[in-house]
Amino acid sequence: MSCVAFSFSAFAQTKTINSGWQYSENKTNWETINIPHTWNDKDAFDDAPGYRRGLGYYQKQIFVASDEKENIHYLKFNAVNQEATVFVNGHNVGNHKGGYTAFNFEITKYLNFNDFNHIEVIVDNSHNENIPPLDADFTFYGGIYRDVELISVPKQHLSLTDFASDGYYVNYYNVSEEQAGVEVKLLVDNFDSFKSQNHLYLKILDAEGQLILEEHKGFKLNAATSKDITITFPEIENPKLWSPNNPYLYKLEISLTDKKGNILDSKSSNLGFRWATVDAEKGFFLNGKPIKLVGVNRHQDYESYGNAVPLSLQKKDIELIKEMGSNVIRFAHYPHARELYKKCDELGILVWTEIPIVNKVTNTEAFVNVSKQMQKEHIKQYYNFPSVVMIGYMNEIFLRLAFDKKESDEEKEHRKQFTYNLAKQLEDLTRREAPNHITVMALHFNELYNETKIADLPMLVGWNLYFGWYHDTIEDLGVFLDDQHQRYPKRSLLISEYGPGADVRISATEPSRYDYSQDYQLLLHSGYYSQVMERDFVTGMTAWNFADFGSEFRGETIPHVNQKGIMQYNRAPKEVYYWYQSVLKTKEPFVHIANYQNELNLLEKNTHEVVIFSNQNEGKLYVNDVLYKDINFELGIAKIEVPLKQGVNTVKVETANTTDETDFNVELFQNLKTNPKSVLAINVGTHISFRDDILGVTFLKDRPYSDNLYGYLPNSGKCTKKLIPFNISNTINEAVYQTVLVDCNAYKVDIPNGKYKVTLYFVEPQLKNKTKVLFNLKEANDDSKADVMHRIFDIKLNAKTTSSQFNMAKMYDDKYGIMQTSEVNIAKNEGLTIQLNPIKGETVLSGIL
Ligand code: GCB
Repeated sequence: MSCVAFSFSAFAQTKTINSGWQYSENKTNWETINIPHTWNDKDAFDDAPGYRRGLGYYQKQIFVASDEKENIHYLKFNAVNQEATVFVNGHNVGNHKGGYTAFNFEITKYLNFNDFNHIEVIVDNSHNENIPPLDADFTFYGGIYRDVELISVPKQHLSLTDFASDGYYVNYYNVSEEQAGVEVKLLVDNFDSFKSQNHLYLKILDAEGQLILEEHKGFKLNAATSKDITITFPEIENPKLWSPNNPYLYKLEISLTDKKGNILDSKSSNLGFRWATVDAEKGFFLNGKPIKLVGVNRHQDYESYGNAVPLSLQKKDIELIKEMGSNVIRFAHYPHARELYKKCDELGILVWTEIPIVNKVTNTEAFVNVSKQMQKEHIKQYYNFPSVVMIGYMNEIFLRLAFDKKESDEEKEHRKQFTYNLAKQLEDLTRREAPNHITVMALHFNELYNETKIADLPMLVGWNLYFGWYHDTIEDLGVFLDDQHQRYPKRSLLISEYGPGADVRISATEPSRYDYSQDYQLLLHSGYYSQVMERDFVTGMTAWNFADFGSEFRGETIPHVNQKGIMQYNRAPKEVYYWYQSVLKTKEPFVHIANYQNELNLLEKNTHEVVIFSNQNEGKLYVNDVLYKDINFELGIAKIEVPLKQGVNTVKVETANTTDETDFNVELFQNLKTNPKSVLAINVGTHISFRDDILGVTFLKDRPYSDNLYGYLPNSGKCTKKLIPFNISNTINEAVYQTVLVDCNAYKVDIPNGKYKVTLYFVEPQLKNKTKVLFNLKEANDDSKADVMHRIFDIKLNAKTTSSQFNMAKMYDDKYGIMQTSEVNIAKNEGLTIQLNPIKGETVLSGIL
């Protein structure tokens, strides 16, 4: 091999130009901002419905030195949501559609050297029927939210014009435990007006930096042309394979030189030797061995940043996902920052990546073209990451078709056919552009995918399944899986989404569907896990979602947020995160006491079910320093009913070489007369308890009245519990307001004599403008359940009327959280009785403080 002394005279250079942009929404008032930036980080979370979807203007001056004259210059945008038009010194240099892939424009001829240059970007995130996603359960934050770069390269360089890729593609051949071949296809551009002579030097290094192989090729390039050059390395003997357990990476280094050996351009990339296959009977195989995929989906946004999230925080997500024990990530529903895929290479996480064609397509050629362009950019920009094994292009593409009632049968047939044809084109494109990858598509629970045969297109189908949440029970999952497998025995499948909403402020002693308790979240995740583990044919499961994320139209217990995260929106873990660790991380002994609420309120009894997670089989449980019980873990969980006393209790678990300890601060609610509380809060109309951190009090679960405690009088009306799934203005305690006791006219609280401030919480359940809660599909389409009239009632505390003719629809804004506070003197040991006397319609009550 020849030895070449390299020198760097005119060398390719990339400068990030993120700082000090001017931003305006009207071209009049400008503010200075840095990239990443979005204009929807606040308005997508405020009380007003909707968020600004429209134009945003960005501008910046950049100085380009005179010695840059000989170079070629590109402006690269790593992602702008969702359409960008770029101007340099007033010249329109190009337009790009699609908010999640990178693009660049060559700007050399528009630049002034030794001078300032004015860059302007017009960004548009309005609804555009020709740009996917058209509609989805996440917020489409507008802005320049990934890095902007100025790339300056000598006249000969690795091409930047192949869909903004790096200009080279790594392919593997004959990969096995014995050998592994690497072949690199490079695209080289010559911008000179004469023939050039160049050399490519490629090296493969091992993880320790030792040179393993080296190749060189000299070639000529005609004036103003591009060339494909393929360099094939001989096979490496006994390669170290890449896998989640041992993510061994080699490195590829590429240098392009001129004929004198001056380096013009250089690139490097991870190499990982692995091969992935699916088998409809036996599941997923990596490097010839079965591996059950268990991991998460991820959205890219983050509390208070929108989608403009610093990369350092985003990379932490990947670490947290690895720490959880995941071996797979589905980057949903669009390509995420490339740096994260690199992190997956390094940490050992298999990747499913996809473009955002979600819920429906538009039947136009323009939509098809943008979709194809997007998939090409996606594949070419993400091609070289060894972690990427699955590539997708559609999510629940018949969702709207299944639920929208507006279209005629004929229109529906046409849409099905059009969608199928687009899927087929994208499937073919993906197989062609990304051979050696597994093509995937995610479906929702509906026969349409089977009927249309769209589910037969990809190599692996992902089912997004919400048994036990939107419909049916947790156990129905297995029935569905077996049925699909029996009907389509040749199809490989994965559960690409599952999970209930959960709020760390909510807990339930009898958890149930749709209660947002962490207790139910654990039941569902563990229930799915055991059903998947029992079935070899299921390749695996990716939970929805790694973290809570912004979805502006949602109205759950946290407004504008989809709460199905295993982490909270700020990445503080929910308890189920630890459960995953207990089943997925087997190397080090692990134990964790679930702390659903460390302010514990025990009603009627003085015991509490403590939940403990561990990857061990057994352990010892101590309560207040005394050994209470030897315990066993099943599926990583032990649930033990433990006696606790009023005040602070210490619970400790020991297993193998590890322990965990937690303090529970206990309030016993056994007799309110003899053991009164300074504050008592009741979450009327629900079995869940809700912690209000601002008031510092827990709203206790509702119950029928019994002596010495509190509750509704069951004979005072129908007393039905109702959930009203919308955002309540004027509060952050949606979980108190949304759960309502309807048509119950008397409530009793056995508090001792004294003077009290009593606050009642109300909301009018009938919406003035009924907005559809799209993802709660069953309920959204069931208009028959909507109240047909408003209500008027009188309110009495003991015998005293505190409100006459109470009429929320008349007196308050829509969905307004109402608090009514009055003073009451309780004497003669009569306790407090709240009476709601209906004048018109049914009475409602949400909470009592
Ligand atoms: C789905 C969608 C996802 C939603 C999720 C949910 O099936 O693919 O985008 O966020 O359900 O939470 O309803």
